Amino acid sequence: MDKVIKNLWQIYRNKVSQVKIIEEAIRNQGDEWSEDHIAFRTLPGKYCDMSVMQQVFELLGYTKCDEYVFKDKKLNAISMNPPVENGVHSTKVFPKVFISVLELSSFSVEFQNCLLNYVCDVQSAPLEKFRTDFQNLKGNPAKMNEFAESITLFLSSGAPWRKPIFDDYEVLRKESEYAAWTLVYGNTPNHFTVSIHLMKKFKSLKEFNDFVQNNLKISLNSAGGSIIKGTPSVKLEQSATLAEESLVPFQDGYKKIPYAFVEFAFRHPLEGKSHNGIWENYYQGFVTDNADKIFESTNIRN
Ligand code: OOG
Ligand code: NI
Repeated sequence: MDKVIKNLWQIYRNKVSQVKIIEEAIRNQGDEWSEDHIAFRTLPGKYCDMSVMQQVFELLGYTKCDEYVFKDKKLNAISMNPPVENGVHSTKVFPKVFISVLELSSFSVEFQNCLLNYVCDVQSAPLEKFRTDFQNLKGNPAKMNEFAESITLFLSSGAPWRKPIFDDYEVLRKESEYAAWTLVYGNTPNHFTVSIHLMKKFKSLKEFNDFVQNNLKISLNSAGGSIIKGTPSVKLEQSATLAEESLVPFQDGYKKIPYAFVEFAFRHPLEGKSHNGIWENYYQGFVTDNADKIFESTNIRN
């Protein structure tokens, strides 16, 4: 598990230059980059949807926690909690996972046909192989690295369907920025989230956001009219950078498309608990209204 998250982190860090800048700045302030969660997006299809991703994380010891519905964006999502050791999460704990999927039925016929034309390419998922490999590990722990590599490969494999035509990307984007992003990037984390409430230097999310904008000159997502999504009363405040672009090969040439971003989360302690860094003391769920705006970090900007 540790190895899979570390591998994914390295891939993300190498591809998204703002990650290194933020990580280094946090370290220079005497704090540590501590991950709250990572997020994946999926398109509907028996062999590629949210349930496939969920089963991969279940194999790694994660358990499904909550379900979320995004009516306007036509998305469903789940959160998964990391494995616990000896019944409790330590302060240093694996990130939670947020996985979403597009709800196809309420989109236009043109949109649905366009999308189905790609996802139909996926005729199998490697779940059986992963399960067998996992069983075999019990007799051969030396194979652990190999197993972690193949899970990493899957979780960073990108789109499991053929390269899109740019016009198709635009057909999807007219109705859903999420669908267009996922058509292009497929299986790969779209963000890692840093826990700001565990930092010594920054006492509020506002303080951290100001630092990122003023000192690092990195722009933040202002969807919904505010940089900070959420309030102390919902126990979770979040902000996010605007996704960095990546050069994407379409069937008809290369285009720059927003790829991945960094999110910042400030979790508040639960009723009657103190702010002492212990995982169980904080609200560990997600907030639909906040998440709704975080999704927009990868929107095309005009
Ligand atoms: C997920 C957006 C939601 C959160 O922390 O609420 C989210 C995504 O952009 O795929 O990450
Ligand atoms: Ni997030």
